[in-house]
Amino acid sequence: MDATKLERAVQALDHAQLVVAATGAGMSKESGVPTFREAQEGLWARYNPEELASPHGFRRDPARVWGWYNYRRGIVARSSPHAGHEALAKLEKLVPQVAVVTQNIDGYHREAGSSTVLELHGNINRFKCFEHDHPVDIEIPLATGDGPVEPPRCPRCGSHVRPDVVWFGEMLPPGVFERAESLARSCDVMLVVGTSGFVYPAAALPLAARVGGATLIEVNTQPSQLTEVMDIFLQGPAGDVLSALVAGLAARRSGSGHA
Ligand code: BJW
Repeated sequence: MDATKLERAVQALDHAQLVVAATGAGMSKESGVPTFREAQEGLWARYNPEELASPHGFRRDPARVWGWYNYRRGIVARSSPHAGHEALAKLEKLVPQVAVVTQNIDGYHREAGSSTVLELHGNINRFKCFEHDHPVDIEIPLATGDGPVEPPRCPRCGSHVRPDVVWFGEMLPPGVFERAESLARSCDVMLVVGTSGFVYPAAALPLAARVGGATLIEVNTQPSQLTEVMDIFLQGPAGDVLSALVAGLAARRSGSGHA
């Protein structure tokens, strides 16, 4: 980790009234949850993401898509938030306002204690029916394997149950993106963590923050589609970098030195 860049990032946080953390799949990587593109490994490698994470893919083969989500839900259940999620929650004690806008569906930010979390792409532990979006609140056992699994049926209308996540070609939950965009426009610092920046409209949030005059800080193990619009690129795993950033800010506030 580059100490000079880290110090610049700590300085930007030190002056911020509102910080928005925009997180993607790389955020949960150190928890043991594969990133979205990596989740197509093994048995799932021969399917493309548009096929598995899309309404037409589900319509064509519900058991295949439900099986893939069951497999991933098992991973999420067996894993837990890491030091990076906790660092973002701690940041709330050091900055007047912090909001997390996440593309992740694992629920780890709330679990780690962040109080304002906008889930752009839904949550893997919530369910609805495919035909009518009826909320489905039934006990759904975790997968034991990672192959196709026939989805349960909606108790109200009998159509297939699906995860309450946002697939390609679907609208984001009403009002959520609008709130995220408004936070992005008015924040002083945006931390862009662990996203490839391929998927819209989430990838447009850093651009909204830039227009609003925010300092953009990216945390990623490698450059992304968004790196060239960043002010500071901190290369490294989210857990290490976010922990160092928040520790650096706390040290600065207590007068005990810099990061
Ligand atoms: C680490 C790390 C470590 C690894 N530490 N970092 C404008 C232009 C072009 C296309 C569109 C557009 N607007 C809309 C579209 C179409 C489409 C789209 O974006 N397509 C693109 C492929 C081009 N968007 C949509 O359809 C969206 N809906 C929409 O716009 O509605 C309006 C509309 C409706 C109808 C017609 C037209 C418009 C919906 C998008 C929903 C995306 N859903 C998914 C699935 C969610 C459920 C699930 O998880 O299964 O969301 S797709 C998938 O991608 C998932 C993720 O949230 C999302 C983003 O992925 P992310 O988080 O960036 O992960 P990765 O794997 O790509 O990258 C990981 C990163 O981490 C890498 O950079 C690593 O280096 C890094 N990393 N280890 C830090 N330890």
